[in-house]
Amino acid sequence: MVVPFIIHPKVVHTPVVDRDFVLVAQQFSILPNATIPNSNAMDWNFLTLNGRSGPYTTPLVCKLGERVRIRFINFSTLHQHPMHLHGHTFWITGTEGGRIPDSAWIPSNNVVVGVAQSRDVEFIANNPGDWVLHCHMFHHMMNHMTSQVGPIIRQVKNDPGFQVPGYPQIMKGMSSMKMEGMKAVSEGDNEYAMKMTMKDMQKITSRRETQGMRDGWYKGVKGLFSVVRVLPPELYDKLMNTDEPIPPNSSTPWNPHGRGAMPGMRMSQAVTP
Ligand SMILES: [Cu+2]
Repeated sequence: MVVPFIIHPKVVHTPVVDRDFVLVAQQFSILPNATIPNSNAMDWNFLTLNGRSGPYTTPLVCKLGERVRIRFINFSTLHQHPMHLHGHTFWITGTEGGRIPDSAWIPSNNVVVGVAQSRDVEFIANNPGDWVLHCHMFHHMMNHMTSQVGPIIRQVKNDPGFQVPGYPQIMKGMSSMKMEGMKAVSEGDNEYAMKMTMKDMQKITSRRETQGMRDGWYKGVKGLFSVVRVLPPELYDKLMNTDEPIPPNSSTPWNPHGRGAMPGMRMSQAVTP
């Protein structure tokens, strides 16, 4: 387990942020069927943010208009992480050495965080919607060289490629799963097959922070991914301060059910400090 040790300044930095997140990136070598990471390995196949891989990472929920800081800390042993935020432009405002003078802030939407470095970024959450935040190294957008942890994303039925016994080709889509009691079991019937239980599914979708996201959002959030959610105040309050159910597609601009975009939604935005 890793926790950040942050010393706050005696005099608060301005402009003051409304929300302050920390994301610690790590990487592990977890070989097929292993239950513990191989810490001697020089190659890595699992990436985590705050100890979890997407889609198990917890979305960062913000209210529209807030000034948000994210502190990225790279606790990986071997790799840099170019962290990329969709929908917003941020400024790089701090490093592991402290605050950067305002005049030297760099506008960006991607910041490289080297091993043992930290990078603070700040942005104004002025673009409503759910925006992925992820490392842009392609192999870090997935785990163990497959496009998804768990048998969710591949929807190709009867693809002979999946008949190769072993790992990870056996990971079939939900379309090739059958339900056995409370368990969804791959039809591959291979001892290495990934088994997804309803409990796993529930773990992904039942967290309060994920309520109202687009149907199937977890299919595109994997590896070193999280989601920044920028919600209009009413939706934010309903989500974070009540137990009311929030239907899928409540906070996304493009949804398959034609509920229409949230007001003010746009694809990209650059603003000045
Ligand atoms: Cu990375």
